[in-house]
Amino acid sequence: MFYNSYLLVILHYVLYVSAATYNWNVGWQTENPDGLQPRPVIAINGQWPPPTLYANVGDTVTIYLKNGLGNETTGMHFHGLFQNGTASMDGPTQVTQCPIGPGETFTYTFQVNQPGTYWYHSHNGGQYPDGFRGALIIHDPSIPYQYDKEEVLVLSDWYHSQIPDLIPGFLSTTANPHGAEPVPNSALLNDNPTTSFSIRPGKTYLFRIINVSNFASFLLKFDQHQMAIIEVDGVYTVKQSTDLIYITAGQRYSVLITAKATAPGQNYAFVGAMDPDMFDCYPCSNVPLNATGYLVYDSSKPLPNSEPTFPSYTSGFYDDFSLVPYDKQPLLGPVTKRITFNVESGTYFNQNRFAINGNSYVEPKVPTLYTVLDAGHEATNPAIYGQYANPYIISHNDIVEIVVNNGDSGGHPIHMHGHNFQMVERSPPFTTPHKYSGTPTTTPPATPVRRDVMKVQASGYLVYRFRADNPGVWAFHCHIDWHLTAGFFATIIEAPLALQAQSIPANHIQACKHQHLPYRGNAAGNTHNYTDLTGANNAPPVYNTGAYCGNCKPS
Ligand SMILES: *[C@@H]1O[C@H](CO)[C@@H](O)[C@H](O)[C@H]1NC(C)=O
Ligand SMILES: *[C@@H]1O[C@H](CO)[C@@H](O)[C@H](O)[C@H]1NC(C)=O
Ligand SMILES: *[C@@H]1O[C@H](CO)[C@@H](O)[C@H](O)[C@H]1NC(C)=O
Ligand SMILES: *[C@@H]1O[C@H](CO)[C@@H](O)[C@H](O)[C@H]1NC(C)=O
Ligand SMILES: *[C@@H]1O[C@H](CO)[C@@H](O)[C@H](O)[C@H]1NC(C)=O
Ligand SMILES: [Cu+2]
Repeated sequence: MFYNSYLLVILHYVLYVSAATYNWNVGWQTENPDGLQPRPVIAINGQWPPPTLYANVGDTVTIYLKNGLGNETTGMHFHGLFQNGTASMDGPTQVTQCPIGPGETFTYTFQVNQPGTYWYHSHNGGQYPDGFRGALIIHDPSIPYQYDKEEVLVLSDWYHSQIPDLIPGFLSTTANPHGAEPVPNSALLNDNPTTSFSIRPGKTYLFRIINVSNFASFLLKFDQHQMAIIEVDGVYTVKQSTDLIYITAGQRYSVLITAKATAPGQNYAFVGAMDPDMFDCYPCSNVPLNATGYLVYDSSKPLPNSEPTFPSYTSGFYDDFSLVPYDKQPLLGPVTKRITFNVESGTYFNQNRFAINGNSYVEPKVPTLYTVLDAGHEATNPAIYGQYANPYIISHNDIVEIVVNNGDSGGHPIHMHGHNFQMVERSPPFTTPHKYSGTPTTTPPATPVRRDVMKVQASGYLVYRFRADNPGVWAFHCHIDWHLTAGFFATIIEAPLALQAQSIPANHIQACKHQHLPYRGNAAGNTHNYTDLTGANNAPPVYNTGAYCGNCKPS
């Protein structure tokens, strides 16, 4: 009797726990995840691979993040979470907070109401590929699909050099080859060269697949096992069966994999293959592009010695544009605000950079969110945020349509914070830049797929919509960290006057104060005259080195 009620109390606690609290200290330690070269990585509480952050829908998550790096600032973003009502917890530095200085402890606290597959990562400079990134899973007691067991599969590219050492070479206009992104040294599965999942006949497995790459897109295929896609980027979908998926940096897929009904007497391989399309060393014969993992039915049997193959990097995978959200949310409209982002690559500030509508992003002196909260009625004037913050203001409950015209010959995983968005149109890749005409070439889907990262094809365009029902300052950027660092970034200032009902926690202000960083006023820190931007940052940091180009082959 006593035993039973005790169990019930425990069960109740497990199912309805309402707070998830973490004390995380980030610090350097040496790891060798691909077995090819040890290097310093950013670990959490001495643990690397970093822990998966689990929560339940409805929980309040609190993270006391201590910067134990000693020699670098940091910051943390929760990719895919809307931070509805908690805009100050979003994490990108100089957008919603100051960088966290060495020795500082910074508190993130917010409620999670979105089920599904997310991830966390540093959003400070180009820091996350040095190891500060991991899975964030939000469990949903009413998930509309049945499964027996959940597995997490984190795909990642991996570099032997640290990002701060590679950035100058990428930005340099004199490096050879010029404009070549450093090519990763290997592909990792759950931060190892290979990984195995133990499989039992007749069971159904939910694989939560997350691409935490800096650069590489992955194709994923399981030998003789179909995947049924049920979620993308936190949005449940109508089940779609496929044997090949394509995942860009930042994207997530949940797939159901049903094991063979009876013991097959063998094991099966799967492959996570990096798409070398944008690798300037292509064919990259020195880069292990493919990581092979295993579905293990019988550990006494050998692992297969070949991996599943696929015929092409450009076709044969499931086109995410065709997915249908489970809730069948209809296409939003009519559009009340359209923003067009014309993206170019070229030489800006004497560096190899990207620009949006002619401006290559430069961090403002004051985090843009702090300027909004300080500016009173002037918050609706984009000029106060500084030209180089690429500020775009949208009004509360606007139906916003964003057009991304990609004037660059590479494809880009486009990401926006604070929302997921409905895909209205996506062009194929072109060899010369094609801009959106303003009217769709095909009828947009009646119930478009929603995601928070969508690839815009080389020289092509992307059109998406969302409702401006989440006041905040939301970063818009390419999720290739090289490109973000090179200025492929804009600031969406959503419902600034409504946003002024929110406030900044004292602990966040401390982080600015302790480093003597301005936290009030316009982009230049001017509190007397908001339209006076004298002293604002008008250029990015200067790098004087830059012959080094990572793993790419000089031409
Ligand atoms: C910070 O320290 C780590 C570990 O010693 C080192 O690998 C890294 O290069 C340093 N970073 C900078 C920016 O100096
Ligand atoms: C992850 O995304 C990057 C960038 O789009 C891509 O190049 C890489 O192949 C992806 N990796 C996987 C395993 O999907
Ligand atoms: C990786 O897999 C693809 C697709 O099967 C194949 O074409 C390619 O040759 C493989 N690459 C390497 C380096 O093994
Ligand atoms: C944010 O919360 C408001 C109020 O509950 C709601 O109307 C709105 O749809 C939410 N927005 C998002 C993006 O979740
Ligand atoms: C504020 O600064 C702007 C730009 O420098 C200037 O044109 C304007 O006169 C100033 N306003 C006041 C009240 O000083
Ligand atoms: Cu990009």
